[in-house]
Amino acid sequence: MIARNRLRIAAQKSGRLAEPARQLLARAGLEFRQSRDRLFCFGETFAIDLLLVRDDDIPGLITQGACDLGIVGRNVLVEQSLAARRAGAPAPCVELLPLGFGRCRLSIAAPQRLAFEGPASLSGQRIATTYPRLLERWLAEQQVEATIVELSGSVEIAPSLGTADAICDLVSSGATLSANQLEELATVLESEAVLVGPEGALAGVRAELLEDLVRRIAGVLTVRDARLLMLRAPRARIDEVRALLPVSANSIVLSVEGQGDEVALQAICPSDVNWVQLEGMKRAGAHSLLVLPVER
Ligand code: PRT
Ligand code: ZN
Repeated sequence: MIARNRLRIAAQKSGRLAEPARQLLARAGLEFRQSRDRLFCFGETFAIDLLLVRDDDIPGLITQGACDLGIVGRNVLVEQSLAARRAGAPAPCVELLPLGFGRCRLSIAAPQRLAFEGPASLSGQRIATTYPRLLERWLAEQQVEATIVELSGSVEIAPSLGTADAICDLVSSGATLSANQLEELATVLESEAVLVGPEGALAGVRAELLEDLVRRIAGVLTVRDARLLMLRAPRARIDEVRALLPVSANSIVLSVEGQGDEVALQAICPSDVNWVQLEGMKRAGAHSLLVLPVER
């Protein structure tokens, strides 16, 4: 059982989400001591312990009360929530915060021979997937009747094996689809890693810990792409330079200071500052430009 004054968060042991999830927790100030079995990691800096598991087990661990929180793909969360609802069971857990990594989409794809003119073209076709509940929901929304062929993996080869006419699978770069001569036709779900937690509120110290963690993670996400821009420019041209700050409406100018004809500007830019923008500022008279990452 979880100690009454601690929280336990589940994350993927190995796989696509494992490293970015560990990095995110580290940047939020959580450090762990790993046990010998390397599955349970004691939280040393914060009363939050980490359990490393297969991603598919994460929602279930939360339902069973073995963990309070998890980091998992939205695709896994929604699929398992739909399956639970269908079985008359309560939803395993809910999405608390999107985390901005592990982005992909669950898409319908098919060989070019399937002339596609919209979802109705899938009517009567066999669609292979490891996400039967998500596919079922999408087909119902589209009012299309098709046969769902449930597989446990290697979905992309089903059309060439003749076991399905189309597939419904995760796509990120699209290279796997191309390699199997499949064309992406429609998006069923946009996904990314999400922080999941219990539907109801936690109590006491654990509620405070959760609130703290969510605040820290949100803070990390806010500054992840932010840059501190520092430059010097002639006072007479500083407005011209300011107008060239990236997405200027969202940039925060921290200070414009200086004596005489020369001023120094410091600004937080919410997204990376590129070479073209820097060169523009140089042409407007800026010099001594520095772009630094923002830690927290
Ligand atoms: O062992 P465990 O069960 O924990 O891991 P797993 O094998 O089930 O999961 P893993 O590590 O492959 O993926 C974990 C999560 O990463 C998924 O649930 C998604 O939320 C997310 N994710 C992001 C992806 C992809 N991108 C992705 N591209 N999951 C799978 N893929 C597959 C895709 O289907 C294709 O087969 O990767 C292949 C390459 O994709 P392309 O489009 O770049 O060619
Ligand atoms: Zn998995």
